[in-house]
Amino acid sequence: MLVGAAPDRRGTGTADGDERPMTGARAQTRRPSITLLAVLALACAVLAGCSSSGGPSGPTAAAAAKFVITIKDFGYTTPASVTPGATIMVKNQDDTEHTVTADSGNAFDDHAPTGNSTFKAPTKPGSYPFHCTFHPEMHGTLVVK
Ligand SMILES: [Cu+2]
Repeated sequence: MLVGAAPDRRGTGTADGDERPMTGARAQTRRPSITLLAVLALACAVLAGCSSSGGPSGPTAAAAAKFVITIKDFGYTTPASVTPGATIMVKNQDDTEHTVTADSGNAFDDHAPTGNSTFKAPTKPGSYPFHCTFHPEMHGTLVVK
């Protein structure tokens, strides 16, 4: 790339007459420094990427997963209570998809495929029975207070 670019810039400089030496000198001094900067920037980006991905992801994930409902073997494990409006992570450890659906009203209805999903707890304190729409025998209660 650099070898190919050099003749082009020199050719343009020749057409400018007086500015030819200046343009050629600038181009030659800039090219290596730009390459160095690019390498340094890449190195910094890689280092920053490594450190930042390790840093914030811990606290952020912990905050998002403050309350967890675990689904395993067609059963719910629910926290004793959650705070109003809290983000609740649903960890579905079955190979089947489930839901966390409020029995009455539309307080919440989390579609929970295998893996993690989240939903917002109701903002109104209370006891919210819920079920799985795919497996009516699955029941749980979400206590908001
Ligand atoms: Cu289910």
